[in-house]
Formats: sequence, structure tokens, C-alpha cells
Amino acid sequence: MFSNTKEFKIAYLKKLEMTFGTSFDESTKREQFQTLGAMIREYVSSEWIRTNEQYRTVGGKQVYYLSIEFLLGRLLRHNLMNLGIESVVTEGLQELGIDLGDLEEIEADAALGNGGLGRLAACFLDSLASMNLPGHGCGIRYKHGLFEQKIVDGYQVELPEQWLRHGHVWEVRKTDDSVEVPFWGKVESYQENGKLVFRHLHAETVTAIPYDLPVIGYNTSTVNTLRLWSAEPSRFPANIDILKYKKETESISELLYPDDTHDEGKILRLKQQYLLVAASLQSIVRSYKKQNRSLIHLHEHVGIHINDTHPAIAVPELMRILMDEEGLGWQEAWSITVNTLSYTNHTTLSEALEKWPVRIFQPLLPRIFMIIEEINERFCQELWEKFPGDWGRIERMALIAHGEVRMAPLAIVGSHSVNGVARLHTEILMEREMNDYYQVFPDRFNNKTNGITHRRWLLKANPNLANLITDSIGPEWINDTTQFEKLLHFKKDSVFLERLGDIKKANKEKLAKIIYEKAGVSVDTSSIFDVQVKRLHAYKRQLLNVLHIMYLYNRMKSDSSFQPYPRTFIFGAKASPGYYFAKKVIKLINTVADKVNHDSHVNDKMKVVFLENYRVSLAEDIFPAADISEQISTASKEASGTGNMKFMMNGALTLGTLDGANVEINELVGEENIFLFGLRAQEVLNFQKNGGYNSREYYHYDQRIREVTEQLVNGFFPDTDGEFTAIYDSLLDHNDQYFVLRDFASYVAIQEKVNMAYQDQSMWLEKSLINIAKSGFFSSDRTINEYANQIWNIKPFKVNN
Ligand code: NBX
Repeated sequence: MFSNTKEFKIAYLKKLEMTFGTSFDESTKREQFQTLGAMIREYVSSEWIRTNEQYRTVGGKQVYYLSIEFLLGRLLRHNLMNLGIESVVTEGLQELGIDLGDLEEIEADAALGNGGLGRLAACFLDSLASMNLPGHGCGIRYKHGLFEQKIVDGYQVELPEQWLRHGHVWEVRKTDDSVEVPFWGKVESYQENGKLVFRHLHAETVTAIPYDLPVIGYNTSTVNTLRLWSAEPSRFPANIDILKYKKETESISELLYPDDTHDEGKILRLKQQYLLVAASLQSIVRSYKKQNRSLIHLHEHVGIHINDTHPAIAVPELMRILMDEEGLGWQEAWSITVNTLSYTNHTTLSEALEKWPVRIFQPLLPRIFMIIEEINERFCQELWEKFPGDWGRIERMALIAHGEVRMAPLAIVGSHSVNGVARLHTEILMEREMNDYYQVFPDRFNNKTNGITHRRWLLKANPNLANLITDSIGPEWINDTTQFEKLLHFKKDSVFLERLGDIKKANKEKLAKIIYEKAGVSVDTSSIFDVQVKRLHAYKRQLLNVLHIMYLYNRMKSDSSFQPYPRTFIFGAKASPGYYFAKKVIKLINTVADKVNHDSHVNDKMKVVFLENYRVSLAEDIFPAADISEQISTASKEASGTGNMKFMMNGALTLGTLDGANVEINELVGEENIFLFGLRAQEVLNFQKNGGYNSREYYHYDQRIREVTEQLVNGFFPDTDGEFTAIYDSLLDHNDQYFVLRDFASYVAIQEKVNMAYQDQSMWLEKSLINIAKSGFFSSDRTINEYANQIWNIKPFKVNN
């Protein structure tokens, strides 16, 4: 299409005129952006077609990653970079007087996810394509992604997200590939040729329309597919209220549930899950059959991955297809199902383990429910044979119990692989949370420590650091992140370290500008940028961070000799709209920020910033500018964390508990290059087993704790009467479930160490370098390789031109 700047400009101008019927001079920024996007999509279309064709005809096993969330963010620069045409396009546009950076800002983040789980799925897609692995995503095309957050008067206000308002330039609607998905109705069974046959009658049918996005690998000709389903009305059934039916149908893919903790007991949510599963499985089977293969061999050619339990209905749905549609018997169908499916768990928090009331599940998905009942019966029978008389165990392990369908057990029983997302997390699953199942299926359990795509989170987000790395060790690290370790040669190289320091400083200046524009706060770029960005949740303990800031403030006010190293505390976090406590913490952070930033006694030493609407595109400006990465969850509660990896790769030092993947970061960098504090996972779990600890004791014995907790309720913050009572109560009346006060002293002490350490800049930069050099392990390329070899059994496939 174009191979140099000149050709690009000609093609671009022509495309712009043809698409919008306007001259370049008259065109708007949006038209310019959309033209570029459409051009890139066309640019990849022949490779996309070739990839699909060759997968069908000569390719090996393919894997489909089913996920209710894909948190993609923006795709323009990412795609340009992966295609290797970023510089041609940047130059071409420049010659036309357009700044690529300006066009980038036009693109809405595709925010089809809440947090870590959805972002992980997006990183995995990039690694699959970049490593020539035949792996595709299947998800939902929510009309409204995660809400837009505004901070008004310190409170979070949610606005509906509108990413599709101007269309999504990367997608292709594939009406001809649509499928029908039935809900409600009833199931009839009858004998036919000596076989029991099931029919789903009087169902309300929804049409699932796929929208395909090309997933472009870095510097390869592989273009995989992310297929997102949208629900539309199908044939209007007779005798129904058409408007009501249309509205109900469309509402299925209307919005992403903005909750990363528990599922609201909503029929709609279950409909979303079944839409994703039923549509994806039908389309997978359809394309498999085009290869003229028998379904008996499905698992040899197809892997289907269940990302958390949201798509766990894939277990009974695949059984239904194999038995009801393909006529296989139970045993045969079951063995194919188990061998095809694999499952990842992302949490041990009990409130996040999905369960559905039978009274909702059964009428909505009658045939699926029947199959789950049968799976359950057979499973309980096996348990009974293995553990005769052990009713307690069978009750604990059953897939249906106490009027509920339990999704995690369904996924475990129906998959050949069950993995956790960091070593500690997997150990906790095996030894505690899922120990009953581990005893029955020890070979299924395995660990796959999470990863992040270093192409988005380093190469794209931090180009100056990427250049420094390439200048120092060559460009191989982009395809092979084990090369990062070569950077260790520069540990004592003062020229290198100085450049590293300059890059950090420049990134901090860029972020400082954003902070000033968005939050109106001017910050000192030679202060320590201490950052906590992630969803707001009690277990992630943003509260501990803010209580520490209050303590610093108090101490600076009362003791003029106390002169800590200047700091900028930066927060970004969305709270689930119905999560009262989390929203109070946001208000508290903003209230403290207001107090600190306006107090001239302290505000040359510290500033507190809450950046609203934390999202992928903003994250790309934050990680490269951080000095300290706050990973302070209550040990044992954060399954892995992935922000911790992004910070590390960009040279920030972790200040954290030994939780999730922090454990592995610690092992890689060594204790001198990380700031650890707080209770260990075993200690927390032991306390919890024995009913917790006594937070009041800590209140009584530690004057610092007494002062900051009392300030929540004693009028210290003007006009906040009763505002923070719930926080105060959680700490003192409800016994501090997340050990905030228990870890407070340890947190203060480690923060003092940070102050000391930062003052020796060359030492600090050396630590920063070691963190970068050791971060190659956390590339999602490593993670995906492990999934490919140990779970999916898929091989790289080079698409021929
Ligand atoms: O998944 C997160 C974990 O909390 C992180 O520790 C982990 O690093 C990450 C990737 O493995 N879990 C998560 O983001 N969960 C959700 O977003 C979620 C969304 C909907 C829901 C339950 C959980 N119903």
C-alpha cells in the first residue's frame, strides 16, 4: 500500500478525500484520525486473510481465550509500532503538518474491562500474535465500557462511557457469521432411534453479531482475531411486546458490569456470560467443521480457555453441543470437553467466587442446567466412591448445593488444567482455598505467573528508556526479554546511570504537566514520585497509604526538625459505583490532598494528587514517571498484581508486602532492591483462622495511629461531619479486616528507609537499573509461552506471504 513517506502521503490524502468527501485543509482532527485508522486496518487486511486461510488449511492447533473483559486501551500507535510503520507514518503526517500525538488523543480507550483481569487478557493477545501463536480472543462488545470517573468536590461521580459514539475504526462487523442464542423456554426429551433426544422449545432467541478486530503481532505477518459479540433482536417471536423484547435483547451487550469484586445477582449478567460462551462455541465449532474434521478430535485441534469463572458455562455448553447436536454419548463428550477446556483463577476472595441461584439459572438456561445437574451427580458419585461416608466433603465440593450453582467448582471439574496467576496465589489455592479439589485432581493444578506486554508498557510507553536499552544491549530484547539481564553490565556505569536518571526526570516532567492540566496541582519533579494506581479496594489498602500521609503531615506540623525528603503522592483509582467504603476512601484522599496542598507549612515538602479517570492511556504516562511503586495489599489477598510489573519494568522500586507477584519480584531483585514491610501471607491467614487480631490494642499503644484515626472523626477536616465514620468504624469497631493498623508501624518505618535511600542518587539508580534488568521475566511473552507449552499444547506457526 505504501513503502515510504511519499507514497504514504499520497495514499493518505486520497483516502481522506474518498472517505469524507472533504479536502485535507477542510478536514477535522477526527476525520484525520479515522482515515489513518481505516488505512491501517486495510493495510493489514491481506495478512489477516492469509493468517486465517493458513490456520484453516495448514495450521496446527488453535486456542480461543474466552474472557468477559478485554481492556485494550488505544490501538493506533500500538498497531503502527507492531507493523513497523510508525516512523514512516509519523514523518508523512508531519510533512502534512499533523502531529501523530494529536491524532492519538482522538482515539477513545476501548475500556471493555475493569482492571487486572481484563488488561491481562489484552496483554496476552499481543504476546500470542507477536510470538506467531494461533490464539484468538472471544469477548463482548459492550456499548458502554467502564464508566468515566469525574471527581466533584472530592467525590467520585460516574458518567456513562461512550467509546462507540464515533464508531470503532478497528472493527469489522461480520453479519454473516452471526449465531442464535436461546434463553428461557423449556426442554422436552423424547426417544428417537433408541436414543434420548432433547429439544429446547419456546426459547427467546437473541442474535449474536460478531465484530472482529485484527490483533497485529510485533514485526510478524501473523494477524490473529479478537471477536467481540453484540446482542441484537432476531426474528420477532409472535405475541410479544416487540419494543420490550428489543430493549431487553440489546441490553445484554449494553454495558460492562463496573464491579471487580462480586457479581450482582442479575439475570443480565448471566445472560452476558451465556451470550459470550454460546456464541463463541458455535463459531469455534463452525470454523472447525469447515476443516472437515470430526468433533471426536476437537481437543487435538482446538483449546478453549476460561478466563476466570465468567465463561465457565463453556463446560455444559460444549457438552450440549457434543451430545445434543453431534449425537455423542456422555463419556465421549465428557472426555473431549475436559481435554479441550482449561481455566485460570484470579482470586481467593470468597466474595468474588461466583455462585448463581438455581431459581435464576434453571429457568433462564434450562438445558444447560440439566447438564450441570448430571455432571454434578456423576462427580458426587465419584467422590462417594473415593471418600465413602464423607458427606461433609461431598457437600463442600458439590457443583450445586444450598440452592446455588458454583462456578469455580464447575470450571475445575470440567477442565484439564487449573492455574493460579502467581506462585504464592497458586500455593494458596492448592493448600487452602481449593485444597479439596487439589486432592482429587492434583495433576490439574499449576501456576502461571502473570506478565505484561513489554511492547506496550516499555517500548511504546517509555520510548526514551527503550532507546537507552537498545543503545546499550542491542534490539534483541524486544523479541527476547531474557536479554534484559545484559543491562546488569551497566550497574556501575555512571554515564549509563546518569542517562537513566535524565530519562526518569523527563518522564516526571511530562507527568507533572498532565497533573497540572488535569488536577491543577503543581508538583516538584525532583521530589519522590510515590504512586499507587489500581482499582480501589479495601484489600489493596489505599487507606494505609493515606493514613501514612496524614501521619507525615501531623509530624511536620508538630516537629519543625522533621524534614522528610520531598514527595509527591499520586493516586489513581476507580471504585465500583456501589462500593460505599471504597468511595469514602476516594473522598478521604481528596480531602487530605486539599489540606496538604494548601498548607504552606508543608506543601513545599509534600503534595497529594488524585488523578481522575485512571485508565490504560493515562497509565502509559504514569508508570514511566514513578520512583516508588505502592503494592501494599494485605498479604495473601492480591492474587498477582500486574501494575507491580509495569512499574518495575520502568525502573520504579517496589514498596510492598510479600503478596502476589511481589514475592517473585523480591526473589529476582534481592532484598536490597525492594522495600518490604508488613505481615506475611501465612501470618495473615493464621490470624484470620483464629478470628483476626485486636486492632484496638494498636490504637491504644501507638500514639500516631490514635491521632490519625481520631482525625477521621474529630472535625480535623472541616465540613466533613460524619463523612469518614465508616472508615473509622472499619478500623476500630469491625476489627480492621485488612490489617491496616497492624501493618502501620512497619509501613512508616519502610517509608523512612525510602527517604534515606533516595538521597543517594547513584545507589538509587543502580537499584532502578537492577529492577529493569530483572523485569524481563514479567513479560507476557514468557507467560504465554508457558501456557502454550504446558496447558494448550500449541506451536508457533509462521504465516507465509
Ligand atoms: O486479576 C485481578 C487480580 O485481583 C490481580 O491480582 C491479578 O493480577 C489480575 C490478573 O490476573 N482480578 C481482577 O481484575 N478481577 C476482576 O476484574 C473481576 C471482574 C469481574 C468480576 C470479578 C473480578 N465479577
